[in-house]
Amino acid sequence: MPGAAHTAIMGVVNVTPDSFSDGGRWLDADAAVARGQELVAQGAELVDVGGESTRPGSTRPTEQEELDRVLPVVSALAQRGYAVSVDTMRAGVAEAAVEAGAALVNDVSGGLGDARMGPMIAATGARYVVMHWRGLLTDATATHHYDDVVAEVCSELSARVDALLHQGVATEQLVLDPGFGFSKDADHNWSLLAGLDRVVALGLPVLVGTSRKRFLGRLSSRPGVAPPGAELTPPEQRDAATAATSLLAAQAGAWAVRVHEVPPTRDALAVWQLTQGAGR
Ligand code: PMM
Repeated sequence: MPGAAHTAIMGVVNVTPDSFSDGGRWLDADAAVARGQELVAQGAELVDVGGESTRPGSTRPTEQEELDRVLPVVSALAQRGYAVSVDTMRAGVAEAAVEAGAALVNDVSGGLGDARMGPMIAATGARYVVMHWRGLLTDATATHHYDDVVAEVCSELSARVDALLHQGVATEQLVLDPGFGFSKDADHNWSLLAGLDRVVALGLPVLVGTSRKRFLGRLSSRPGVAPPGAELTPPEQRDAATAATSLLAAQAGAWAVRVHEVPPTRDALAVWQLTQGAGR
């Protein structure tokens, strides 16, 4: 069927006590593996397993704690033949996960969190998500100024790509992620979504993670209806908004969208795919 370019769904399993949307739910390895299987059954093509929350104020697990959380889940899911990614900023965790069968390393620090990450990615040949985040360059909670958020995210991601290529990573290994919610306020996130085609135009596959993020917790297209102080809707009530943002990301050419709940986004993407093939 002729249609829109395919956008994959990456389902999230956070094996953490404190992630903002699903913290504590999949801390037990068996529960996490079962959740990964469920995400795939629902339509996820990739399962992203993370053992460290980036929620502001959360304490970092030790490397051993992080390994203990993610490795059993990564290896069990990889053994079942699933495409697994590991969400980590640590080269040691990433390397062990790749040895256990992970196909992709998802690094929210874009390689800035661990100097050994680039060389390790080059040596293993694993695919690598380079996400935009200024948090490790400055204070993670600092507010950030952008004159043109899309242009600055593009140029900062390009600088990371150049550094990684210099370390021996191949272009084919790389995936870009503009890092929704990371060093960005709600207005930045909306501008980034509106200008996502410019990130896609950099020519590498783009992963987009808007799922349940804070900027989706205070929605109104009518000025004055939801003023800045309005109460946020809880994360588990943000899946419709997530499906909408993920659909827009797909339409802008995203390679994959990262979500906590697969069905709403799967259905939104299917609606678009079906209209592409209809009426011709
Ligand atoms: N967001 C979170 C964690 N990991 N990885 C990528 N590539 N992109 C993201 O936007 C992203 C990420 C934070 O959300 P979570 O803690 O609820 O999973």
